[in-house]
Amino acid sequence: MSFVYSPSSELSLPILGQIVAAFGRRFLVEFAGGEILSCVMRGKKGGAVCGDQVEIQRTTFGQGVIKTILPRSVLMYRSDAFCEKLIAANITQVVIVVAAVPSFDEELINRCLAAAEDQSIKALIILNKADLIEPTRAVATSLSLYRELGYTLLQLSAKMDVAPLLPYLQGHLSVLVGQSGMGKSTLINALIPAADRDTAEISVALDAGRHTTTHSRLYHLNKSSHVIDSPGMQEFGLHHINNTSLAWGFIEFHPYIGQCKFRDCLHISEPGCALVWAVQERKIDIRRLGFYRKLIASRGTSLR
Ligand SMILES: Nc1nc2c(ncn2[C@@H]2O[C@H](COP(=O)(O)OP(=O)(O)OP(=O)(O)O)[C@@H](O)[C@H]2O)c(=O)[nH]1
Ligand SMILES: [Mg+2]
Ligand SMILES: [Zn+2]
Repeated sequence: MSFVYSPSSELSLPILGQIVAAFGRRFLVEFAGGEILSCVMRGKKGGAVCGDQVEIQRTTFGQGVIKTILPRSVLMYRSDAFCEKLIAANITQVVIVVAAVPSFDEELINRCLAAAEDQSIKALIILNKADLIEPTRAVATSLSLYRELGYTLLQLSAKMDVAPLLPYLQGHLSVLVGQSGMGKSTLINALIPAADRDTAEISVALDAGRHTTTHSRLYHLNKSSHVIDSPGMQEFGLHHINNTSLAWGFIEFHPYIGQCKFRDCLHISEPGCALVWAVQERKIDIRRLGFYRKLIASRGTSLR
């Protein structure tokens, strides 16, 4: 039987670290010097997630217990009526990754943007796989709407050159989100070759009955820039954002909120709606009001 000696100070003093990977109730926690420790969370403290700052205590050599999750500046998560799925904590930027192939769902972009606006964090859209020239050209026109709204829309190829992305990641803790097969992990590998993330053709991944990436992981680009790769998602539930707040998730709606005839206008079919006026005046794209209304309709109008 082997015995590993741990000084008692190591056992009792809590150490501050950051969660760089989460596997259910097991986490990898990184400390200032770069050491990474496998840790567990005991009791019902609620979930921790990549990006969380935590206090841990060592148990035996190479193991730790998470004692405290420090207050978060931001928590990105998705939710439906039954459960919440944490995505990342303390991030400063959401990077939405889409590609022309396989086809993507524009509603998911709108939902991700609304979640980012709700947390008051920056959002950036990457149109990846730009080396597939023809299909990319077709969707780029449609996505130019988001550039007109003021979001950065970067067209690039993770397989050819990710340099155009670097200035946008500088100084941020970013999380890459999007549907499966859009190339999030391929981007991570191009940015940080040592990451060596698994990537796969969408058909291969779906034949295996799962997304290629199953767990989030935080990587360091440099001292002040960090990126989290996250598993692909099909849905981005916004159950946690109430109906009144949802319109604030659509950045160009802001000047018109509060201008409708009815104070509790949900901008569906109420008379005197300022958003309907703004669409008629071509100040708001009808697609965006359509996405907003679809979101409201998907949850019923009883919630306010
Ligand atoms: N042509 C081309 N293919 C790419 C590019 N980026 C990624 N791919 C391919 O797209 C497929 C999916 O890439 P992944 O990086 O695994 O996608 P993902 O978004 O991480 O997928 P999940 O982990 O399932 O969410 C792989 O076959 C990649 O080789 C690109 O810039 N150009
Ligand atoms: Mg992946
Ligand atoms: Zn209205």
